[in-house]
Amino acid sequence: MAEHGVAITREVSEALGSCELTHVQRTSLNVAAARAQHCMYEHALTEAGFEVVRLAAAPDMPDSVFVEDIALIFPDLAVITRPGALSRRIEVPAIADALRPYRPLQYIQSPGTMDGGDVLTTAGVVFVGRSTRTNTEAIDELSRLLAPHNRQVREVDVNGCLHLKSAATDVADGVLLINPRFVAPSSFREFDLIEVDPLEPLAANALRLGDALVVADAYPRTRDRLVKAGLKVYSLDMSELAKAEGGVTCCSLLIPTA
Ligand code: CIR
Repeated sequence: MAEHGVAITREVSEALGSCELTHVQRTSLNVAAARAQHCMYEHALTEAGFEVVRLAAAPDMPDSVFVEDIALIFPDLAVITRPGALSRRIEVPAIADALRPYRPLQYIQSPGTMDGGDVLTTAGVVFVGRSTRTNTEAIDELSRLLAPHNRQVREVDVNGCLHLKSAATDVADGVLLINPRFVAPSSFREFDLIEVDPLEPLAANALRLGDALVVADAYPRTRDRLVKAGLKVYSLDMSELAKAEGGVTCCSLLIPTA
């Protein structure tokens, strides 16, 4: 195991162009370019001290690269989701198999639906976005699963974007990057908040890797705000994956070394 742990990733499917889309217009998508960007993303994970374990995809899994949606990793268990999009449930078995060596598994059950992109885990609270993908039944079930592990689940409404983590991510201890038009800042009273630049509504998705952040290079104004806040920030070209409504958090499942 590398210094900081294992990062599960999954190949970009040749069918990426047929992915699910909710708030993004379908435009022509170059799978080779998406794969090249994904390789650079994996390289950033390796540089940050993670051992990358890349799973294979298949032509019937257009969204397979977005592994974050299929599981939630906690120190003492992993929760396998029941993705909100029917087309994505086929992605579940291989992710469960990949995680089984590292954590005991629990499952979100029907009628619950949940995408991992809706789950923002902070030191104190697990925030879960109620969205087109994640319903109240799944949020209640997650509360039950996490209660024995002393983790409090708090539901928040998400509007105008796909997932909670399109609207808010943690960028440092006690600090969130948010778009207040997608999620109410009052949900996060105990945090310091950095707002995205209003010209960059989709910039709130940042991946925390140790003491550094990875962001998409499409949002330079928001990046400046993060740098001014004293954070170490690396930018990646994620433009082809963004056409599939994906961001930087959704392409990995991080299993930190204990
Ligand atoms: C979907 O709609 O499910 C994919 N096209 C994009 C998923 C992105 N996942 C994420 O941000 N956690």
